[in-house]
Amino acid sequence: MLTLHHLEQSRSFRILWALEELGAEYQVKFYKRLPNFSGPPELKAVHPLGKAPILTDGEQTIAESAVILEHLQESLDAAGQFAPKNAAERQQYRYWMHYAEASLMPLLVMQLVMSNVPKHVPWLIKPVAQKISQGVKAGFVQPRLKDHIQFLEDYLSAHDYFAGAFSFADIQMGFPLQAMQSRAPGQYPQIQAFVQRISSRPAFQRALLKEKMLNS
Ligand SMILES: N[C@@H](CCC(=O)N[C@@H](CS)C(=O)NCC(=O)O)C(=O)O
Repeated sequence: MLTLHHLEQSRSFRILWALEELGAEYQVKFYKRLPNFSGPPELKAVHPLGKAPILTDGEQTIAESAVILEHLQESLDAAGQFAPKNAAERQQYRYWMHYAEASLMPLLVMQLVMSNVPKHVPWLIKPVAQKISQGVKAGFVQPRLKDHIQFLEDYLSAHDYFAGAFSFADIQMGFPLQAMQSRAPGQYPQIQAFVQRISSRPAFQRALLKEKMLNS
């Protein structure tokens, strides 16, 4: 039996969505975040790092979104519906699977952390914290993010999906692109169109509904 260890408002939405695309049989164990937005300690009982998503498949415990997506694609998608179809697509598929977490997510996390720093310091040093936060964002995060945005806008202006037809690379990329879109609505037309394309998929909508039910 497949069990998804699913943390609310997290990357594990990717796996919920993939399981729905596959029409897989699975169960979900739902975890709430702590008030400081960390994952709860119970997740560490499943995997030592306690980061979601985690999938258990029989005796196997699998962490990292990309690894879980590849495991699901290889074990459940016999027709190769969600896999790349040729060598060139496979190269793209690999690239975007890694790029999402290795290159793009760290900048988005840093942007979020820096925006939150001033909210979590005593009022006396808030102005200093604000200056540091603005300095890091303006001097480090934004210029790098700008390059990524241009890169993604250019790629998506020529491709509807990241590796040929819709594949699990789009699920991997969907999470950061949704975050970018929601932080700056309407500012990146190609990213916005991609987010609209993926979120109109019936399996995406089923996953959303499932998440809502789990959260209620
Ligand atoms: N690269 C990992 C990142 C996992 C990760 O950082 N997950 C976040 C949720 S989006 C988490 O578990 N955060 C809880 C915490 O850091 O305490 C993946 O793609 O699975």
